[in-house]
Amino acid sequence: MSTPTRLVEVRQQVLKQNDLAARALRQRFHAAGVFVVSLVSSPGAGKTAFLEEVLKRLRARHRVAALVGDLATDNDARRLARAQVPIRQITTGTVCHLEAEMIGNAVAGWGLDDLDFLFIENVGNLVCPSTYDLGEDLRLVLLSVTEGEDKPLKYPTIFHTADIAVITKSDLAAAAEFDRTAVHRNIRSVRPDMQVFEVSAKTGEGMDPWLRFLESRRFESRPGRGADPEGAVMPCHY
Ligand SMILES: Nc1nc2c(ncn2[C@@H]2O[C@H](COP(=O)(O)OP(=O)(O)OP(=O)(O)O)[C@@H](O)[C@H]2O)c(=O)[nH]1
Ligand SMILES: [Mg+2]
Repeated sequence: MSTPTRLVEVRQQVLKQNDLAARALRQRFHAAGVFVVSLVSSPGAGKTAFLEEVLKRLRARHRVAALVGDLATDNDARRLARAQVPIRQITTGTVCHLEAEMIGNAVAGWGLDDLDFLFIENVGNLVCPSTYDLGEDLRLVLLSVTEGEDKPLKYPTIFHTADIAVITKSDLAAAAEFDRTAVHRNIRSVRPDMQVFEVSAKTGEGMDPWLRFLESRRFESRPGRGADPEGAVMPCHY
């Protein structure tokens, strides 16, 4: 009969350990002046396609790198490598989210001082990543026009812990009969003040306003370190 109590204790310990590791990471990132952005979504919502476009567009004026997590394969790392910036794959095996310690290990040997932006693509999943702090400055939750307008209502925790929502695959909105009003209403019902961007990695629609926002956020959080944007739960297993 003592099992549930014990499970809760272990869960709390795991999260506490992760929080400590994330705090240390965040301090390292801040000291190095690197602005860290993580991406969370359901499988196939378009994280890698969006990130590839972001990396290609940012690399002309910033020093950028990315980590990408998946249970298996280095497919996404190989796709992102087309952006010709440093990329590392984190293969998690059966673990359905990234943890702060994995990030610390993955950046070993990288000169963080030499980076302006570090992106982290989490394992495709709207549940497990919600409660694991990775030391990031900005957490994006991505939601594609093809997966249903009710996702914010079904997965409120990730919408609570993310900073920004990004609606992806806008080029498919008409074909998917995407109800923009409903999705904005659903996001607002969970997070009334959440900022929302809408993009297409395929056509490039919406990328410029998103990148202007991203650069201004980095500039605000790292004053004097970067270019002025005007000038420019328990570990869950499958
Ligand atoms: N039409 C269209 N297709 C897209 C867009 N973005 C991604 N896709 C397609 O959607 C599929 C999944 O995209 P990925 O970028 O692999 O999605 P992901 O979220 O990284 O997937 P996981 O890492 O497996 O969770 C691929 O076939 C992409 O080509 C887009 O903006 N428009
Ligand atoms: Mg991916």
